[in-house]
Amino acid sequence: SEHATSGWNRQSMRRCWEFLDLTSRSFSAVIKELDGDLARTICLFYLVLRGLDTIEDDMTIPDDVKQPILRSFHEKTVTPGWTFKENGPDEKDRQLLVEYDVVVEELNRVAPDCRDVIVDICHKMEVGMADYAHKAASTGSLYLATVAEYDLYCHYVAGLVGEGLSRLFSASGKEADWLQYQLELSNSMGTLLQKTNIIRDYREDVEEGRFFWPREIWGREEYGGFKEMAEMYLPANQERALWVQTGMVVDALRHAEDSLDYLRLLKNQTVFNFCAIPATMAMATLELCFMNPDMFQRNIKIRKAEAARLIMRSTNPRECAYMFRDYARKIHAKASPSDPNFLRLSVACGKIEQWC
Ligand code: PS7
Ligand code: MN
Ligand code: MN
Ligand code: MN
Ligand code: MN
Ligand code: MN
Repeated sequence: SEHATSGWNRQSMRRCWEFLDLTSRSFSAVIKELDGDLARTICLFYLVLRGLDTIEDDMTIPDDVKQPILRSFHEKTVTPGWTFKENGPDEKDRQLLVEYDVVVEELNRVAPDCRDVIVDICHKMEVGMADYAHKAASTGSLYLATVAEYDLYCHYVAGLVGEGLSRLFSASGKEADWLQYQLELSNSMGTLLQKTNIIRDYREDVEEGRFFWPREIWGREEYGGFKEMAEMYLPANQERALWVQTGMVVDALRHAEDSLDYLRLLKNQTVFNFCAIPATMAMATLELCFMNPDMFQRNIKIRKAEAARLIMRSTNPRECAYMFRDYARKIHAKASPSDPNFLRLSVACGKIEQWC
């Protein structure tokens, strides 16, 4: 029966669904709604990348240990019985690696063409993560000097997710075969989500010694020439920190039109919802962060009611474009004419307006 082949009743797959709930705040619900086999395939894709990211994020693992684990993860992820118990304290994500053999078991049951996509994307991502982690370890901190380096990092950890998802959508037959070749657009979609996450997680990441904001943006002379990313949370620097933040938001908004273009290509309603909800959430999060000094002090999140409204509205490309436009207008309305990026921000918001 469909139920048996989707593995809802199998112990190992049931554990995988539990891990999806444990490790994903935002993706769990939309993944479960996906049509047919896509739900299980993308659940496993998520868990593979969550496992890989848990190793990347674990700052208690020394570089010489981390390098070979990252670089062999695409092999471990299909090696029956493989688990990783020597990782640090992040409890729920840690447990996924402790019991990783259930993911391996289920991944080996996935149709070979889909499994190959997952393993291929995992391989490309682990190489990028390992290169950046090594650079960070050997320079003392993860320092992205240029916007180009920042874009490349986002390509590795999120743009590739977009590519893999498109390939899985095409392979499922639920989306056009040519969707998998829209790499520019799928990369933009992933990058918009990743950059939003990197902006919002400023404080948490800085405290863990991870510096994703590119120095080319935060070090600009027009914001008073910060020497360290940690200087931005000092109350005395609040105004200048908000100018830097505008620079980061303007940079993230570059990917908004491509993301709307990507959404317009989708046909399947469950695939559409899966892609659209995180995208509108990202725009809502950018608006929440923008000109909000709290972002430099603590983790801020959009309100439950706003998230609920946004989920209900993310059903077609036109509504999504209107939501993007409304968030762009709110951002523009909060901008200060004395902000060094005021003009660039106005242009970025205007472009989103034009898309509609
Ligand atoms: C396979 C659904 C839809 C074309 C684990 C979805 C961390 C922002 O700060 O947990 O580490 O806690 O909030 C997701 C493109 C990737 C990009 C990336 C895999 C959209 C490992 C999501 C998610 C492509 C690297 C959320 C990129 O992290 O972060 C699947 C189309 C994982 C997507 C990471 C981040 C995801 C992220 P934190 P989060
Ligand atoms: Mn998160
Ligand atoms: Mn990471
Ligand atoms: Mn992470
Ligand atoms: Mn995290
Ligand atoms: Mn983050």
